[in-house]
Amino acid sequence: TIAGMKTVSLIGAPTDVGASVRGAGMGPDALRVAGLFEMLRDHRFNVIDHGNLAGPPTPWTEPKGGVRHLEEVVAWNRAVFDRVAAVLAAGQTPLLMGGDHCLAIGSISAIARHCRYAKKKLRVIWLDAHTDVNNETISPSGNVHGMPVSCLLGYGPKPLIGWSGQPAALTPEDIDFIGIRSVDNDEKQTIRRLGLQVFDMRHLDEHGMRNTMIEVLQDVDDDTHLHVSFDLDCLDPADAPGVGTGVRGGPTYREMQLCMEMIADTGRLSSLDVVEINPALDVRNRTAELAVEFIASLFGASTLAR
Ligand code: 6HN
Ligand code: MN
Ligand code: MN
Ligand code: MN
Repeated sequence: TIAGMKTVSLIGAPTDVGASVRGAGMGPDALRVAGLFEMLRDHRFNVIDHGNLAGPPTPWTEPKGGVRHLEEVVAWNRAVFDRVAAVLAAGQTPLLMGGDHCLAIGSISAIARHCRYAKKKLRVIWLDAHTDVNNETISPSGNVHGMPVSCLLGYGPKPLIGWSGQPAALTPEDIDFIGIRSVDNDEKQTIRRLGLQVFDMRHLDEHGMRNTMIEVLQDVDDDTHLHVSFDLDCLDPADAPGVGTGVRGGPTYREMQLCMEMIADTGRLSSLDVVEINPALDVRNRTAELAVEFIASLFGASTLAR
């Protein structure tokens, strides 16, 4: 290890408990095989791979009370919460390797609690084709990977809210969504009611990634803890086929690189979720390899950086 260097802690959460398509549980190993550890080390970070967390198998039962697998979702998120909290307490940068997107509940709840104690301003960038702002009363699927944002805003199933020590881990102003192109009907009302900042594909088409990111990053300052929740289905399925809920019409490879580089330029990236990679649907690990390229850019590896 290099003294004074940022330490990135890889945390594997091998589960598809929040989804209804099987396979996202193989995401952590796909990222390892794609060379995530070595890439970060080559960019001169200290890297620790904590291995995979343990949790219950996915039961594949029907939703009860509008939620599928609630008990198991709670167990996995508890494991994620505890490990992310420990990594932050050790002064390290947590990189959660999912797993499906329900795991952002545990991850971001731990980060929000840390930020309150550390007196940091938390800002979350949600890179996704979906807004994930369903809850048990409006979700068309009952899948918790479509509900993490609601849970973090304090509107989800009871056992999944309040983990940060506050009624809500986030307020609507704390989160910006980029790449959105699939929103369920009742989610639209929630977005309007809460005034969520959704930079959808139409916005990217009209304003471009550069102007969009300038807007998203305008209030990031020295006291900001910037968290990125990166759902690989944000990308176009033509580039990233290994996802369970792909939607065509995503940002191009270059647009996404610019997004990552502009986040890196703030110097405030302090934690990261990489979720929804489904190796069972992928083509020769292409999606995990793409993820590693984008993570490199997020951590500051632009073309001319030394
Ligand atoms: N994801 N809106 C759909 C649902 O079932 O709630 C899809 C959610 C996808 C969630 O990709 O993280
Ligand atoms: Mn998602
Ligand atoms: Mn998604
Ligand atoms: Mn904003």
